[in-house]
Amino acid sequence: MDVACRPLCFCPFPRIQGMGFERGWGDTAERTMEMMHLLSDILQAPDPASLETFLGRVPMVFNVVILSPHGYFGQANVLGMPDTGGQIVYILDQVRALESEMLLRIKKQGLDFKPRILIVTRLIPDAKGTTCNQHMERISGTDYTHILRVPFRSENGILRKWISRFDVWPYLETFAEDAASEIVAELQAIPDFIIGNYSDGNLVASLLAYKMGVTQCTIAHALEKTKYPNSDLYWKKFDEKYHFSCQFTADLLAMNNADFIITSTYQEIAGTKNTVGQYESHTAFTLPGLYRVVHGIDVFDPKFNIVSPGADMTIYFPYFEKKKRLTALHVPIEKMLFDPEQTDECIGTLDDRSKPILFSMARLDRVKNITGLVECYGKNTKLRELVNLVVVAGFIDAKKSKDREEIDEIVKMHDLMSKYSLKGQFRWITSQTNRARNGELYRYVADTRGAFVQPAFYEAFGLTVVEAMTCALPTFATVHGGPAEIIEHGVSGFHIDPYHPDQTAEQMADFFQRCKEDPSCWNKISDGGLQRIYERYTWKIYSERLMTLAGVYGFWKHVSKLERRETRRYLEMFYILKFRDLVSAPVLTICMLPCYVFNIPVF
Ligand code: UDP
Ligand code: LCN
Repeated sequence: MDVACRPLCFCPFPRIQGMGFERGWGDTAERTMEMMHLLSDILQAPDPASLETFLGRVPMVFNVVILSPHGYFGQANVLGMPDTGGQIVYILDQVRALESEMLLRIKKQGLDFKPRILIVTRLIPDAKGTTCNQHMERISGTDYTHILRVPFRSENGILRKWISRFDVWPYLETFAEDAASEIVAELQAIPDFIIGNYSDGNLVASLLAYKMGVTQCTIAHALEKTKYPNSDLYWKKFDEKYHFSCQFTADLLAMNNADFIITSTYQEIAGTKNTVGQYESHTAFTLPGLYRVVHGIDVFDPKFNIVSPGADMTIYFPYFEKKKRLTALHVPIEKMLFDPEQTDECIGTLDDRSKPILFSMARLDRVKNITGLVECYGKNTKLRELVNLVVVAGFIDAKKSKDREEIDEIVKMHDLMSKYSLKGQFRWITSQTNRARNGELYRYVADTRGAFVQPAFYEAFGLTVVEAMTCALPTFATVHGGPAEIIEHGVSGFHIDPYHPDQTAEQMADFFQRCKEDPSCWNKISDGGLQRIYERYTWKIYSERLMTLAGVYGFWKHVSKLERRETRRYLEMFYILKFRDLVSAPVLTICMLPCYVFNIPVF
């Protein structure tokens, strides 16, 4: 163990240094003894549990770099902008929890070292009123965590405008090189641990980790392959718009280069009885004319770990914690919900304020199926009698949107409102970026004895589901994807199938009818949801686990360096021969590139 390069201010037992042990064994005699006993146990009879505990406590991680290049990465006014959703929320909450956990561990190790966390993203000169044109930005609520922004550049100079996450591929290698120098300059050292997010961040994390020899973790958030049915077989059809040939190749490279992978649910790795997991779908597949994957990933590889995120509990807390409630926000919330004036911000009206509110909030992407929810509500007379429907989603005025899918959904929403004459029972509010107010909105809905509904055709995880449940708001959520695992049907919420909208509407109507007759039904689900959150979905549990894994896999990387050499060479070859060509070639020439078989060497 070599932490000699780290400064020390407090070491209660300098004598152990004379025995050859470096600093970092504990801040008290008791903890130091405990560590010594653990070491002795491991040397005499190693077992996985004590090794994990020991490696989790050894001081190994002081500087963390988190990659998330695409979208608008900022702390305010960004949610709802293109490509800017749960991933941003996830990372902002993650770093706060991670910094606290790092500080706690460093203290317990008896060291006095300040950790650093850098979120590395793209600098966008035309920042559209966000802070995305600032080079550095401190994360609020932290002392040692910053956003470091590096521009995308090519031979034509710096790219000034936002570009879609599907178009970032040609910029990433140069971005990784530029980011590497900036990171080292900022930290005055190489990082100890690199975390990638989504396909682009994971590719850059792979390049940096490879170059610097640092432990790498990848987080997919959502692998696109399963989101778009048959996107592998018909890749040519999709490539001009989505560049899946680049993205799937980047995903293969990153998932194989990573020392470990974090997923939010089990089904993300290996699927369910009836559905293929996101990672599982990369085991074997063909991009006809381009390459055939015969062994892309082993879903039983011990590098996979389920570490689920939570919701920021200072923002999302139960409706019954009266003293903490932000009652001053009730006036703007009520205006948003009930003001009869029709504006670009809110349309539709709610005539009967005494009815419970059925609430949904999501980006207005097709896959989120908000229009499907509105239609199933519109069709079900019983549900319409029992509850009001409120959705927070996208823009109301199609002219304001630049996103093709969103524009189609906006037009559809307006059509549905008139087709089902929803006046008096439905309110549509544009996307809301104020998280504190959103937290209070979930609770306000809970006050009406309402419910949250997440009707997506597919949801990789679903932070809104966790947010609603943390506010003790009963939740109905899609059975396709993460929510199937977050919720235990009938205990901590309900599963709904967006492909069976009539059944879904019946299910919700039935719940509200039962709650009307027996209010304890509502309380039971509300309590069940909260209980589930406390057991599994908190940032505290997350950060403890992540720090332990960083220690365990850091050690493993060190001891398995030689065995991994073949894999690294294979990935290097695939990157140079395949990925670089894909990134630089237009679609037509891609089809003429030599066909390969991707077959990752196993040990
Ligand atoms: N969100 C928001 N305002 C909106 C829509 C969404 O603040 O108008 C937030 C929401 O509270 C959640 C995140 O954006 O924290 C969406 O994450 P989720 O995992 O549900 O979906 P994603 O957008 O990542 O697909
Ligand atoms: C991306 C998604 O699509 C969501 O399902 C996740 O909750 C979010 O990222 C955070 O991981």
